[in-house]
Amino acid sequence: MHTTRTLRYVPVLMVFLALGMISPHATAAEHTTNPNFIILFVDDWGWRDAACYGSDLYETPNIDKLAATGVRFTNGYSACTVCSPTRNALMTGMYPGRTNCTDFIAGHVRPKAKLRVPDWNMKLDHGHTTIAEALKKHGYATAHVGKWHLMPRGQKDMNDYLPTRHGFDINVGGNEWGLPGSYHYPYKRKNRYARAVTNLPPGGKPGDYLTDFLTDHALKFIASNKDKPFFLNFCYYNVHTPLQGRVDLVKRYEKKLANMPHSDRVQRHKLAVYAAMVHSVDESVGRIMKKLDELDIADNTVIILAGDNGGLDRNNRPTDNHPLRQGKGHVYEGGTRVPTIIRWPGKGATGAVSHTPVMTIDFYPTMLKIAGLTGVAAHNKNVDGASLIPVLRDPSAKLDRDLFWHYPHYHTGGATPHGAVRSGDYKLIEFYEDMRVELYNVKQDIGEKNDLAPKSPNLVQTLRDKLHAWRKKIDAQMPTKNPNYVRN
Ligand SMILES: [Ca+2]
Repeated sequence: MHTTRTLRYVPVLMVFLALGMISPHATAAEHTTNPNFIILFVDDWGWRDAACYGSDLYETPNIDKLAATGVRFTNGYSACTVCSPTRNALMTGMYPGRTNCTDFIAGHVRPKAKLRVPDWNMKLDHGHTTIAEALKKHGYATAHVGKWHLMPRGQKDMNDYLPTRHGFDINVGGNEWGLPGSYHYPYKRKNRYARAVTNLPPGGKPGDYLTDFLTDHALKFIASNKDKPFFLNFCYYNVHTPLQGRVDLVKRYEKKLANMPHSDRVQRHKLAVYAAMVHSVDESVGRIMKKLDELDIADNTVIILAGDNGGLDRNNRPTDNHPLRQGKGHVYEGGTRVPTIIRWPGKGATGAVSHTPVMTIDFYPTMLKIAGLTGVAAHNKNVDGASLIPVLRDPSAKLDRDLFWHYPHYHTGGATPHGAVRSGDYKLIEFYEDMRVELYNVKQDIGEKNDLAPKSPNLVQTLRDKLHAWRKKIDAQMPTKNPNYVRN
């Protein structure tokens, strides 16, 4: 495919070169020809849940190595505080408020709450051109491995929304569920179908761990497509509940914790089983990087590693997002700030740290731009993300835009319907039950302890206007007054 396409354009290119209309170096500097793409998407991965992000327990030598050879973002954000909307944003490059996939599928109902949640979209629509479809159109081999969680549950047509109906040639383990029945073979709860990891290839034996099995198949896909451009979308079930680690790794961390010196120092991360789950992701990342080296394709493979929402942090369990406030399901930084690392070999910066805010929606346009591909214009006009190429080249580069969130739902963790905007160093949160706001300078006050709203009426107004204008622009659905509201 690569050879055919290149040859087809050679005569045209030569005419332009002869006429002096383009420099032979101009296009080469802009993009890499047919690079492979690997997205490594970790479920519920807290902002501090890697050694290079400051964990005081979890060991992540391979993720740290990826960061040392790429750009590590300190202000990387998920498009939502929960799973499905962020995954939809990953596939479309659009805000969840635009696709109306605004809660985890299938969400939950609060019939007596103050606000009535709008009807929302419990799937990834076929009207969009997913990043897999866009790349496939240009000859890429595509695979989805792991959690999908972008399809309706229990409906007759649910299989019409599998990864294989959204641009992926193969699907390994993707289905309607947001978590596995078990991480241990055979990956389901005893005597129950619920949450079984369906769509897995045959194989496996007692003692096998899900992440290792998925990685085996990711490596197979990479190896069998080493001679043509490929896109691997590897969405780990880790480190989402149920809390189950590989036995040897759990023991390893139990021992490590037992041997830690007792001191006045606060131990933030202290759950061996969770540490083991993070460690399994790291091992998988290591195996993938090793395979790319072995096949001699690492230099032509872009890797994007990120989380889908903040770490689950309920009274510091199973992880602790300190110094961020709260965790998964909440609008505060603990719910949306996630590890984000991008390695663009030979073009992007290496071993660099960027403080520029970036979001899940940016990966779609970044990948297209890196590959020098146009994608589908009808879809692209509604893509909300920005190409991160300027930041990958110069990690201090700023992007001239604001970032937004919209969650017209209640969450089991206690969050009420809300929206938010990050503009420069500031973040304004609007709570839809009474439209009150909070304002934080998240650069100076990363823990969001000091609400600046009461003393900053002008800035509040400016940011509120921006948030409202954005909601209008994307036609975000707002919750309405609930006639069945019962005050607690
Ligand atoms: Ca998640």
